[in-house]
Amino acid sequence: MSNIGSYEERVKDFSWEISEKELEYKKGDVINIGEYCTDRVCKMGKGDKPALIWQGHSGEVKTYTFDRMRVLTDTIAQYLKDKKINPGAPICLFMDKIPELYFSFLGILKMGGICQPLFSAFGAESLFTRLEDAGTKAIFTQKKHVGKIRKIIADLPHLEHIIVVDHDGRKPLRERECAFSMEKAEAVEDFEIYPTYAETPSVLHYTSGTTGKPKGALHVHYSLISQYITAKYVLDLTEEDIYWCTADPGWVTGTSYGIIGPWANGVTQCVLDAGFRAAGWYKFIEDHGVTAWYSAPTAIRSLMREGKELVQQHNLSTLRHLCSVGEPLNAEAVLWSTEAYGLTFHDTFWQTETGSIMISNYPGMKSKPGSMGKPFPGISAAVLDLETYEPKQEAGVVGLIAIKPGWPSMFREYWNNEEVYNSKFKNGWYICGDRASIDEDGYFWFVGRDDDVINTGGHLVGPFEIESALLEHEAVAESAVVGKPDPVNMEVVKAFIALKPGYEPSAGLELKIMNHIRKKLSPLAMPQEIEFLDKLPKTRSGKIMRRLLRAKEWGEEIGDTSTLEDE
Ligand code: 6R9
Repeated sequence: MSNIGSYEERVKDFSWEISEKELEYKKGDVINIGEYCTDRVCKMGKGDKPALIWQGHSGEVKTYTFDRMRVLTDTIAQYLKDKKINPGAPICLFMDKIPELYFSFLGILKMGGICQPLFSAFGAESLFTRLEDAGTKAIFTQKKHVGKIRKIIADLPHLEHIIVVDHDGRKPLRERECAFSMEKAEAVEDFEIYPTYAETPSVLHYTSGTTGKPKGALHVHYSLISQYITAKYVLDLTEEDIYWCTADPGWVTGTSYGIIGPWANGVTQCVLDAGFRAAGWYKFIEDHGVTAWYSAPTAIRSLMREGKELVQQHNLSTLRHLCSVGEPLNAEAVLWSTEAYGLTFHDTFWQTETGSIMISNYPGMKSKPGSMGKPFPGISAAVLDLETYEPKQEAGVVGLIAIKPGWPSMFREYWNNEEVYNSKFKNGWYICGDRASIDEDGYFWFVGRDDDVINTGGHLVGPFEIESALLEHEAVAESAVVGKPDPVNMEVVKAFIALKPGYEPSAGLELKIMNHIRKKLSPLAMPQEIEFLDKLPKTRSGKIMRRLLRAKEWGEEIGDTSTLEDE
């Protein structure tokens, strides 16, 4: 018997009014990601199989079976329901990679909430922007991060519940805060899962753009179909695998392939809640017998730096399939991994908006080092002419990467931002915002982004957010932020700043400004370098010429500067 019963039966004891919008979702069958990843797997007889092998930064290990995960996610779902948090409410996850993060994700989906995962490294301002935009109703957090929420809570009237998962009773809780321990709470065995439909919203992932606030890409429960199938056929996950996705669930890779894809397939996965250390990573693979590994080029480049000798000091013989995502995977990294591990990293290309892998080197096809591979079967991808948005027919010509809408995990909207959502579709195609070419065999070759968004270590950082935060510093008159080449992170943030009268450039001031950004936004957004200029280059209409500053950093042709102010 499924835990999802008839719609009418299930909704009767929720306190909310059924909105017209919800009736729109009520098409087709009930499908719930939380149920699919837990109860369904148990019903298939895999309740005793480990679902999560978790390791903390001090080396402690906890293992949870699928059945234990089913109970814990039910317990969390019941807790939210008892708090009278309605289905359809955005609920944020603001935690390190602790087991509570993974189980709250599924618990929220089981009670019909919309899950909004955010990096716990975010500072108060980055957090505020995203909670305010989403109108978030509740937030799961740890006591170490509660201070950041306290700073902004006065301006977030809709944030009703701050759920602290590790409160030890030592310091008093404040208004709207509550303590909840999933392990100590009375276990709930048979939560009646909310009957979400294919089109019911599930996950809200914030992603950065060139201008304006970060945009919330909204996904639906139907995304499961794409995530399930690509986890199976691109990541090549099977019954026997021990899988490790190194991504944090604040990033879409950490949810689509760090939660949904593997668990929907009933696969055991490992999580390491510790910072990057090459030796620590190898030991983790060795200790847990990792077989399938999904990581990012920045990590691979960091591992390359540590050399092959370190690899030889560990027994990595369990590894059998490696994939990469987030940035271009250089041919050099592919060749190095072949020599170091005897295995090739398979590149995969996709986005927060696409929800699942679109273009990749999947098993069974010949991979070409340096290429992103081919569209996943069922996905129709092309490169379009920059002006006409017509697919390029000739091989080797650069155009915009575009995908024909209609795959299950496509985002359904940018939260409260229909205009920007609509602007992403041209001539019947979804435009990714990247450029590539296609060779005569149909392989895609990545060229670069089509906008000013900075990709630092696989994380997209919008220049606008950093520039705005820089302007809040007392010494800053004007600022422009661009990506600068970096051997490990591909790009890092570089800021150009014109100071206010009375301030002089100095190393001390540079450091103060860097720290201002690190605290306000996040370590990723912190400029690694600041260059002080008397004034910033601008167009005649007063727009800062980021393109020009960027070109200088990359040693590229500056191009057309006819609109420059001083010309
Ligand atoms: C999953 C994810 C999406 C942007 C994307 C592109 C870059 C991702 C890539 C890649 C070259 C790859 N990107 N995979 N660039 N080769 N294999 O990364 O989502 O954070 O939304 O970033 O990342 O620029 O448009 P998201």
